[in-house]
Amino acid sequence: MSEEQRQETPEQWKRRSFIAFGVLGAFGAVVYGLQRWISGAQDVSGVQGPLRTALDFSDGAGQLLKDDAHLAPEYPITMAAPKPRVNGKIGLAPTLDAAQWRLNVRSNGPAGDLSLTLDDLKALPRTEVCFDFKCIEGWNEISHWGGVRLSDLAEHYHLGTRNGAVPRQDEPADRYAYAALTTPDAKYYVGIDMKSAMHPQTILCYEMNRAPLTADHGAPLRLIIPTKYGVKNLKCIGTLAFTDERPPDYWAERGYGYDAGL
Ligand SMILES: Nc1nc2c(c(=O)[nH]1)N[C@H]1C(S)=C(S)[C@@H](COP(=O)(O)O)O[C@H]1N2
Ligand SMILES: [Mo]
Repeated sequence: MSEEQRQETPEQWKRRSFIAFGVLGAFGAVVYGLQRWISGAQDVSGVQGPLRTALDFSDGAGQLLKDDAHLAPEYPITMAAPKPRVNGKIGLAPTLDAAQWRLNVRSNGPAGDLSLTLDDLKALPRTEVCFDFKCIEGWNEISHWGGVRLSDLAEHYHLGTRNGAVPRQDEPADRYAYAALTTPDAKYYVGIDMKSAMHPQTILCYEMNRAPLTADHGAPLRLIIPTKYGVKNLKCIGTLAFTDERPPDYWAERGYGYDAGL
């Protein structure tokens, strides 16, 4: 083939550039349309509608794929951080007097409302868990906690069911759908699905590294829930309630997925 033969005629060139600009234009229109669509509707947390739909879809798919009964891996306590990182101080009450403090429980069942002291909680079986604590901000740390299983508390006081029966993992029908926890000032709050709340590694925690929990880490009592991200591990519990309505959740209201499961 000679050089001349390889060159395009002006007609061929015109045709080519016409197609190229057409494709570019169509592509631009699609991108513009998508951008308009995505930035259109926003949900309460300011997340754009279609992105929220995608997030909710992946949250739902995650819920279906994982079973909330799986155990989080545990580690020897020698691997636990001696001084675990402190993160998030919303609703903490550093000057709170542990002797005055009460865990206010709204059972919404025959047990009625309870006001429990730390000693009431310490009288129940003590459980320890040493696991890899994971924060959505991208850090993780092996840490060691002690307290009472939420399921042991529920069993002892007949909490978490509408009819006052002891909640059982294999019989979810009578159970309320959620546990709701808030700080004493209600500034930080989380909702936990009951299967995760009654999980054997979920504890109401009053000890870290076998010493009393410090104020930064949520004294006198915090939630430790190894099957969920740090956001759900509410520090400084003031109230605990059982309910069928999905409880408000601090970070879910700010655009994070509600489940925050691992
Ligand atoms: N009351 C309260 N609890 C909270 C938070 C908070 O801001 N306030 N932050 C959460 C987040 S995002 C994380 S990662 C963990 C951190 O727990 P730590 O400080 O014991 O490491 O606490 C959780 N519980
Ligand atoms: Mo976090």
